[in-house]
Amino acid sequence: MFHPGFLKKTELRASILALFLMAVFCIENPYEYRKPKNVTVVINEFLTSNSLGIILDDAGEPEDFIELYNYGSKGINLDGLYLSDDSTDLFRYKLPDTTIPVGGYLVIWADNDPDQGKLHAPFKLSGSEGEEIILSLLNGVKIDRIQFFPHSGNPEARLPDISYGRVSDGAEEWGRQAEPTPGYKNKSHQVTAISMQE
Ligand SMILES: [Ca+2]
Ligand SMILES: [Ca+2]
Repeated sequence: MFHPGFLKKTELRASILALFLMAVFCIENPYEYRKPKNVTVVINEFLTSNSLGIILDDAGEPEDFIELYNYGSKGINLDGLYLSDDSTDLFRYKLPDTTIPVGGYLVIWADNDPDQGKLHAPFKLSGSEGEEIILSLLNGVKIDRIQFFPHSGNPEARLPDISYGRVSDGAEEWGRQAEPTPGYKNKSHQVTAISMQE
């Protein structure tokens, strides 16, 4: 016997299933979003507003820096990787054709002084406004991204002359660092008890 109601229900279920599958494949495109497992480099630490000059670049200038870290078990060549502070322009700075050894670092000066050498990016980090740092591949796949807030108001804000970094090298968790460590092991922030003098 013909049951138009039953057919409609079946069609409806089939349509819902088709829409669901389409949505899954559109949102989770494995080729567009999959992070390559062999690109074992992360943004590990950065400093904005280097106002006291406790860290100087190779031109003797107090500058912002971005530290990269290789957490993998093989050296990683950076050719084809880019850094940017602008999600609408991922390719502002092409990393040099150099290799970070296992457990090694590379410090990029975010000083907008590209004429000072290959390790000088053509942008600065704005601690007063807050922004983001993005590490990506030439095809636009984002390898790592850290967003930071303006100096004032927010408890997670960056402070002048205090770097922000992964609590230990390559770890997921970030925090203010006890001191800037460009090119060497991060020192996570430790709260020091203040003894009250009578
Ligand atoms: Ca400089
Ligand atoms: Ca460091």
